[in-house]
Amino acid sequence: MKKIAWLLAAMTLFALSCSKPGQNDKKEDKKQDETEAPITIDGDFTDWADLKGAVSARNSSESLWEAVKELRVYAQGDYVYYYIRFDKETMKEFFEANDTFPARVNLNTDGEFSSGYQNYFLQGYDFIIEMSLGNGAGGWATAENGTLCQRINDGWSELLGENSGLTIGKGNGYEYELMLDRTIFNDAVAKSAVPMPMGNTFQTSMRFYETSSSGKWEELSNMPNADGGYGNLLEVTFSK
Ligand SMILES: [Ca+2]
Ligand SMILES: [Ca+2]
Repeated sequence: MKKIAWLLAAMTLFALSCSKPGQNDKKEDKKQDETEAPITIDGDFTDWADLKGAVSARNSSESLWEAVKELRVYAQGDYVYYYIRFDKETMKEFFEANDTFPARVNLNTDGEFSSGYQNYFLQGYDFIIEMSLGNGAGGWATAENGTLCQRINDGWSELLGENSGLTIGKGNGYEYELMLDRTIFNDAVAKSAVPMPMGNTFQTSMRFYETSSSGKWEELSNMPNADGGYGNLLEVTFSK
């Protein structure tokens, strides 16, 4: 054992002495970046399997919907991450139909539930981010077309248009991961007539749709849900 330890120590010294100036700094930076970003939006979901502290909801056994099996949410640093696991058969049909497959992320940021939009979940929420998860050509979209609207005076006011950098996503098979940039969100919200920035705790949910041949949106699922109806918003707190 001692011999191995010495050998390892010698190899480390050798590696350090061979490094060019600045090379170690770069390695350190990379390591730090990996620590700071627990999830990479790359269509590989093994990072979710290793993640601790995400809040999640599974499709209720008596749910009105079948298309989404599971939703997980995790927030850290400047980002909120969503993981969605769909029903395999449903996704196959969507891609065969070249569906654009719209979705909405709902957010409540002021800790208060009796105002905002009251429909579809058991609590009211202040914001929706609307995006397409399907690219309309049989594949996943990147969700870069996410728009941000706030419920003000019983109407939806648009705070951000498409391609603002607010959302980015990647799908693979029947799974999807999505990232929301809190800095971009809060910068837009600061300019709102009723600013409600996202602090360390917020509530969220998602709605999913299919597009009919006439282009009409039809409800596909709501997560979280409860037996026979809508569920409570998920409460998420940013990890340090
Ligand atoms: Ca990933
Ligand atoms: Ca609210």
